Formats: sequence, C-alpha cells, structure tokens
Amino acid sequence: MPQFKEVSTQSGLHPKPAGLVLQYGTAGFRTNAKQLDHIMFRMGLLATLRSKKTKATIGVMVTASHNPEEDNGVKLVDPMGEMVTPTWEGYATQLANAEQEDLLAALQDIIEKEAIHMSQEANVFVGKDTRSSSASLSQAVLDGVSALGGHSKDYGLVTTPQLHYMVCCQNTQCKYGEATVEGYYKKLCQAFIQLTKNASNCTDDQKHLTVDGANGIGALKVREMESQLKKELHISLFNDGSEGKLNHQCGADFVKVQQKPPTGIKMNPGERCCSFDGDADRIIYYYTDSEGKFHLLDGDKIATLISTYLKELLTQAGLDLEIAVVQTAYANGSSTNYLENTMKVIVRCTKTGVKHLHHAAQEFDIGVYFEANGHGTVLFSKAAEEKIQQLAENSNINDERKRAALLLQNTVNVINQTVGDAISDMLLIEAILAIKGMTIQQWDAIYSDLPNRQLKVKVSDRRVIDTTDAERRAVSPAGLQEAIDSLVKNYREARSFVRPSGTEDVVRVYAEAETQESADALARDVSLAVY
Ligand code: 16G
Ligand code: ZN
Repeated sequence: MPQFKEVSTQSGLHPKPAGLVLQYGTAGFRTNAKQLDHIMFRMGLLATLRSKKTKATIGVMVTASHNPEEDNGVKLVDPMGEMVTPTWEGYATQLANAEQEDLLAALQDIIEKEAIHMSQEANVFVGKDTRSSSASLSQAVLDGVSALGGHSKDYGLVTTPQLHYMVCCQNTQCKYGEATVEGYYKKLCQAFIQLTKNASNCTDDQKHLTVDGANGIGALKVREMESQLKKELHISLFNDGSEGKLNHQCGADFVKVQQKPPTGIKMNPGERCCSFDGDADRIIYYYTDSEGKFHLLDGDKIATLISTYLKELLTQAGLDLEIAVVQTAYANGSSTNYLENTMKVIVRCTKTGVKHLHHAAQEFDIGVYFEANGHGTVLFSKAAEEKIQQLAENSNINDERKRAALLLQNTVNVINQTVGDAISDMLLIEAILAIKGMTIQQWDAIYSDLPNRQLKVKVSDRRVIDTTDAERRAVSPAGLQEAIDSLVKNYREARSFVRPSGTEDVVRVYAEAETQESADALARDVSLAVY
C-alpha cells in the first residue's frame, strides 16, 4: 500500500519505547507526557482509519483533564460527538502497544478486520488543552493523520466538549450548529440570553458568579465568551492560568475530593462559586455560609436541580415526555432517594465512565445524566426535540404553555448534548437559578447529602476485584462482599462499595453513613477488608 511507506518513514520520527505497554482506559490513554509521543502519532493513524470506516469526521482530543500538568492523554471522538466504540478502544490498545517493527502489521490487521477501503477520504478534527506538552503531542497526532493521507483540521486550544461539539456539527451538516468556536458561543449565549429574559426580577447581585478556571483551558474560553453574555451574568474569574499551575490545589476534582474550596479564589459568604476541571468537561458548585462552613453542590445536586426544572416545564407545557436521571454508584444515597421518592422520576445506575451514562440516558425521551464528580449533561430524543419544537411554534396555545415551550426550546439549545460541558452546564444552571429566583442555599436545601468518604487502596493487583450490579457489589475475590455487608451493618443509613479504578493503579473505596465519623470509620474498615 503506497501510504504505508509514509507511515513507515514518519513512525520512525515517533518511535515507541520498546516494551512500554499502555491501555486505552475509561478516558483514553493517560500517563506522563514523556511516554506519549508514539501514542499520539498512532492515534492519528487510528482516527484516520475510523474516519474512512465511518465515512465521517472523527475527533482527537489531547488532554489529561484533571491530572497534574506533567501528564497528558488522548481520546477519540466518534461521529455524533460520543466516545469511540469498545471494539475500537481495543484497536487503540493494540496499535499503541505494537513494537516498532510490528506497526504496519497491526495497522493491516485493523484494515482487514474492518474491511476498510483505503481510497475512502478521511477527515480528523484535532484539539488540545493548555499543558506545555500538548503542542508537540497534538503535532504528532497531525503527523499520524497525514501519514495515512487523511485531512486534518487543527482547532488548537479548545475544551474537550468544544471538540465533541465541533465533530457533531460537522457530521450533521451543521444541523446541530456551526462547527466553529464562534458558532458554539453564539448558540449557547443566545439561548442563555433568551432564557434569562424570563427572570425579570433578577438583581445584579444574583447575576454574579465566581469561577475557578483550574488554571486551564476553561478559563481561556470563559474570557473569550464573556462579552456575549450581555451582562446577564457577571463572572469573576480566578485561577485563569496567568499565575498558578494547572489543577494544582484547584479545579473541580480537587474541590470534590478534598471537600474544600480551591486556593487562589476570593469567596464571600453566601456567594455562588463553581470550579471547572482541566479540560472543562466537569463543573462543581459551592459556597461558604456565614459561619464559614463549606457547602458542596456536586453532580447529584446539579442533576436534581435540572430534572426538577425540566419536570416543572413539561407539566406547564402539557407535554407527556418520560424523564429519567442516570447516576453511578457514587451518587449520594440522599439524591437517589429524593429523585425516586419525592420527585418520582425514573433513576438508573450505570458503571462509572461517561460512555455508560450517556448510553443509558439515550433510552429515554429526556435523559439527565451526571456523575457525582460533576461530569454530565442532558440528552433529548429526536422525538422529544420535535414535540418541543412544534409546541413552541404553535400559536393556538395559552400563554403559560407557550412560555414553557419556549423555555424548553432554549434549554435544549443551551445544552451541549454531545458530552458533559462545564461552560454549557454553568449557563444552564445559572439560567435555572435566575428563572426560579433561587439562591444557592435554597438549591442546596432541596435535600441533605449523607456524609461520605472516598479512599484509595494500593494493592498488588487491582484486577482481582471484579464487580457486578453497576459496580455496587464485588463478585471476587471470594468473601469480600460478605465482609463489606457485615461491616455496613455496624452503621446507620450506611452503604459501601469497592471497585478497581479505571485511571489509576488503585482500588477505590466509597462509604456513606448517617454521620461523618461513621462514614470515615466504615471507609477505613472496608479498606482493611480489601487488603
Ligand atoms: C474518567 C471518566 C470519568 C470517571 C473517571 C473515574 C470519562 C470521559 N471520564 O475520568 O467519567 O468518573 O474516569 O475514574 O469517561 P476512576 O475509574 O479512576 O475512578
Ligand atoms: Zn475532564
């Protein structure tokens, strides 16, 4: 094959260190940036094959999200903006681990298995985060694409969800929006402005939001977008990358895991604050009360706010659409209880990892999915979008229904349905709070979280732990689940589970109980049982 000569030459410039083995995990490849040059080149090759196979544009995002600055990573984006399919995750691992002299054979193997026509055109969109290693690593991706004769478009610095959005726009012939960063701001900001027109009593104070940009790409993008919000939202941006280090003592992951405010921001009692993570696909809200106590509003609280709002609008609009909330085992027990028993919405639990939640949410008219860590979005089925659209255009309905239909229509437009998106989620949450005239304290009071604790345990081989029931029960090693069950019985309102991490060489332990002391003690007991 003529292209193989070029691959052969180019791959010599991106050699694989012999013996290095890496795995395409929950969030793609992720490790120290020094080990990734050959991976990036090869993901450029793989994205080109995937594009030829699907006859659509494929995305490649260079980022390691909330990991430290020294790390980097890469993930592929499928045509509708979703995560690449499991079979291709397998190919990614095969291709990444082929020794230098076996690369062409590994490539040939994929081409044959997938019956790919190499004459088919290929298009790949590439984006990167602000890490110092991202520039050369994204160049390696571009080299991979060109080695196989593919066309690429380099979007440069973008958030992960912006790249997902661009891929989706391109493959839907712009029905989803324009495949440019400007198009993205225009769509989201216009919808946000329309929504906030329904919040006439909103004071300037209520329009104020403090944002922790994690010293990453999200901060740059908030700055770019700000002027289009037309003063409907005043953002005080901290950790904008001008001084601090990426994700260091700041960002959504830090705030969620440490359950404390990030450094580098100015917080006044009672004021709404939020943190993005390093690639701006997660968001977490918080505030301190007048006594200085810190209150966290995580993905579960966000899902509750959004689903309550949507359910109210559906009732007002008289639309009969099924709404469900998708969570993982990490969802706080109080949130699940509130959603099922008070709000009476369908709740589903899936394994950790965005692709699992996304797929489960696709099964409903409206699927709200959020991981407790703040990654999530809302999916509307095609039929649901059409019903909303028709009602919004119907002139024979009363004012209340009309208002609700228009709100739903603009809500659909402010949401990035391709993947969780900190900027889009922030605009949606801000609009909901403004429309409902709700303070962050009132939002927080919808239900009270059960105290909880997460720990990680280092073991010699985390793969000996196997789980079932959306990771809520361990099936191996023998006896572990029975041990957890009997420990849980020692505490009130308690629950605990263990699972091997998909991104780190550790076992994660989660425990919740009536008091913080009990949650801490239970997490400790269970950690000892894992050893
Ligand atoms: C990845 C996942 C995230 C999940 C986390 C769990 C994506 C895009 N990201 O960051 O959803 O919460 O892994 O990590 O799927 P863990 O397996 O180490 O607990
Ligand atoms: Zn992220």
